[in-house]
Amino acid sequence: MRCSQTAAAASMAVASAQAASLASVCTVDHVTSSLPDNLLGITIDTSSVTAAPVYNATESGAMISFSVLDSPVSFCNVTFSYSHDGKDDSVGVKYYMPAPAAFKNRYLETGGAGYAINLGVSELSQGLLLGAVGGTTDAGLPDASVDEAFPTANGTANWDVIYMFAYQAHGEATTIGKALSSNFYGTTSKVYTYFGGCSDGGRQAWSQAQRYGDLYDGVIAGAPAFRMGQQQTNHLFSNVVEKTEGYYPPPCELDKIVNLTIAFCDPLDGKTDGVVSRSDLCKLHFDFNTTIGESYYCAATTASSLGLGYGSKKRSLGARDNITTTDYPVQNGTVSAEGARVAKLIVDGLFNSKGERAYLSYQPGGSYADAATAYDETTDSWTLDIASTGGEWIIRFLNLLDADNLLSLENVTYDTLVDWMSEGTIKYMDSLQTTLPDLSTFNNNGGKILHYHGEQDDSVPTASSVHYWNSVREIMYAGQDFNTSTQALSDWYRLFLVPGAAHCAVNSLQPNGPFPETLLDVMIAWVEQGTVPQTLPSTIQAGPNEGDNEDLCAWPLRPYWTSNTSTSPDCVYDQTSIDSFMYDFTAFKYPVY
Ligand SMILES: *[C@@H]1O[C@H](CO)[C@@H](O)[C@H](O)[C@H]1NC(C)=O
Ligand SMILES: *[C@@H]1O[C@H](CO)[C@@H](O)[C@H](O)[C@H]1NC(C)=O
Ligand SMILES: *[C@@H]1O[C@H](CO)[C@@H](O)[C@H](O)[C@H]1NC(C)=O
Ligand SMILES: *[C@@H]1O[C@H](CO)[C@@H](O)[C@H](O)[C@H]1NC(C)=O
Ligand SMILES: *[C@@H]1O[C@H](CO)[C@@H](O)[C@H](O)[C@H]1NC(C)=O
Ligand SMILES: *[C@@H]1O[C@H](CO)[C@@H](O)[C@H](O)[C@H]1NC(C)=O
Ligand SMILES: *[C@@H]1O[C@H](CO)[C@@H](O)[C@H](O)[C@H]1NC(C)=O
Ligand SMILES: *[C@@H]1O[C@H](CO)[C@@H](O)[C@H](O)[C@H]1NC(C)=O
Ligand SMILES: *[C@@H]1O[C@H](CO)[C@@H](O)[C@H](O)[C@H]1NC(C)=O
Ligand SMILES: *[C@@H]1O[C@H](CO)[C@@H](O)[C@H](O)[C@H]1NC(C)=O
Ligand SMILES: [Ca+2]
Repeated sequence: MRCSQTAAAASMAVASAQAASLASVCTVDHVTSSLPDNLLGITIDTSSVTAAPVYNATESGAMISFSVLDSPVSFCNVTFSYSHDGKDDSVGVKYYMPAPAAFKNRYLETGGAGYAINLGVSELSQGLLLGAVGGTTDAGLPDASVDEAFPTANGTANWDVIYMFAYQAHGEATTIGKALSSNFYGTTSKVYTYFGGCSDGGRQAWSQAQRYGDLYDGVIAGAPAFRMGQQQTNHLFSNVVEKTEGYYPPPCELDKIVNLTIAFCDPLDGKTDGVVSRSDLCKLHFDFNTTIGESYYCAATTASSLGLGYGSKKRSLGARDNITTTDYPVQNGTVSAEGARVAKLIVDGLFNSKGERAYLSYQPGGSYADAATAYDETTDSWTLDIASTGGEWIIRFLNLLDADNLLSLENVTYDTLVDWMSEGTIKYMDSLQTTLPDLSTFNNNGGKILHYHGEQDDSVPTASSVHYWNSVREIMYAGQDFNTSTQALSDWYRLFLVPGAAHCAVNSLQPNGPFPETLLDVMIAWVEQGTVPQTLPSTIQAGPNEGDNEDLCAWPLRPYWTSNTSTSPDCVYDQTSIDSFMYDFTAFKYPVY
């Protein structure tokens, strides 16, 4: 890590000087007497309160503030539970509270990923070095996961669980945690309130801006898995392409196509560094047919070694975190016309049988995680492997069966996917869809949003974020032209695409790419000092420029290097590139924000 030894030593000295005061306030009595007791519909179980000081803890995971990986942290570890009046439920919340002298009137709520409402405890530390209390919730769910609790029984939906997961649990944890912070530290000054999360945590972030606009000052939303009706069903699109084409590519063939795509598209951004910083130019100029006939070879291996975006410094949030390790045989061949066609169709996205567009897809250069096939030893051939991220959505959340994946895609066509998208959208329109584009309350309260998304995300398509940004722009600034409304929106909501990055992580196939490591610092400076992030600082992860800062361009400006000696690109306006990220979903008659 690049944090200097002296800075780390200094921060340890500060932590040790404050140890006594941390111990003196970190008691069950002080926490219990600091609990809010006036929350309508919520009763805190005071007998459940635990509080104990933790010193010099080291963290191995980071999402929005990587400096926490460099310095040990000390905090008061607080947990308790509450119930909703009139219900027999119990919701657990956790707060990491810095020593009084380290508290800077900040509160940070953090989200989960996949179907989990939190990421375990490490995210709670993200704001400690910046003087923020960290908070999160289990939403009353076993293992903090909505798919562990829904449906109640086959065929019976328990909607409370969905609403808690969708937005309510974080809203409550923040409401409680903010009041607790004021009382615990005895402050009447404003407690600046933040939310940070990526993947479903990014969706959870947006749920808070949409639903609790007066609660938060700053929301950091990474690669949000919102528009769930479309997003989760879309995980099955690659499989349906394979099934429709009758071709199940060996993983090595698709990996080779990805590598050839990266090699062709890397220089289009003006800098040959192994990083596709302009996936839009890649989309406009790469011809998949050029891969036909190129030879590929992969040694016998296990499925878990597929080129997913596993970051070295972070936990992975990849689409197939928990892929079963299966032995693969040696794969030695040449890219086929069928393989090139499958790859191209996946990148083109979903259309119904009338040719109307239903959804968008991954940018070229990203991995084809959803398209992974299985090897059938009995037939010595590659076969369908249903992406469980999509299959679970259909069987559990649409069909209301307690199961983890569809057993078959028999009779499933592109039109079936479109129907499933509609069914999911309508069923979860006011909960998981999370695309309400009217952010007036948040905006009127002065809230700021940092929205980021890896440009080579293989789990949540990058263009999904662009589509929502555009919906907010059109709804909030109806009737204004593109540039005027973009300018107005950028005063409080900025979207940054991260060159080459995978899903909430650096990309192992484009290791020299940048990743934002100071999102929380940037957000605090915007909210509390009014420092508008015209660009987003990010750190180059490997290669000759490792450790250097690269300033990321704010959408709709796009990066382009005119000099191979500059680390940061120029940020250019390119209408054709912007247009390549914009879609109308004419397959649906209702608006898809
Ligand atoms: C925390 O670390 C500092 C610096 O190494 C040390 O002085 C202090 O004793 C440690 N505190 C505890 C409680 O271990
Ligand atoms: C925080 O407290 C909870 C409840 O006592 C405990 O389970 C957890 O291990 C503690 N965390 C740390 C880091 O000490
Ligand atoms: C793709 O490139 C990576 C290096 O970035 C390499 O490890 C891998 O073997 C390549 N895959 C194929 C199929 O050639
Ligand atoms: C790619 O090749 C297929 C035939 O294999 C052809 O139908 C298609 O038009 C080609 N695409 C381009 C962009 O040349
Ligand atoms: C995920 O992998 C871990 C480690 O192998 C295992 O303990 C866990 O049961 C797996 N979870 C699922 C849902 O397969
Ligand atoms: C791959 O197959 C080709 C053609 O059969 C053969 O010439 C080559 O040696 C094989 N490569 C490896 C590494 O097995
Ligand atoms: C619920 O449905 C799933 C999927 O069909 C099945 O595996 C499971 O056994 C059913 N559970 C009960 C209790 O019937
Ligand atoms: C698929 O369609 C055929 C013909 O309509 C029907 O007989 C079969 O039961 C269907 N299979 C499933 C799993 O729905
Ligand atoms: C919008 O602004 C960009 C510069 O940011 C400029 O290049 C473009 O011409 C403007 N478009 C219109 C329609 O004024
Ligand atoms: C930068 O570009 C110049 C001129 O094209 C070339 O000679 C030089 O090798 C390049 N430097 C690097 C580091 O790529
Ligand atoms: Ca490049």
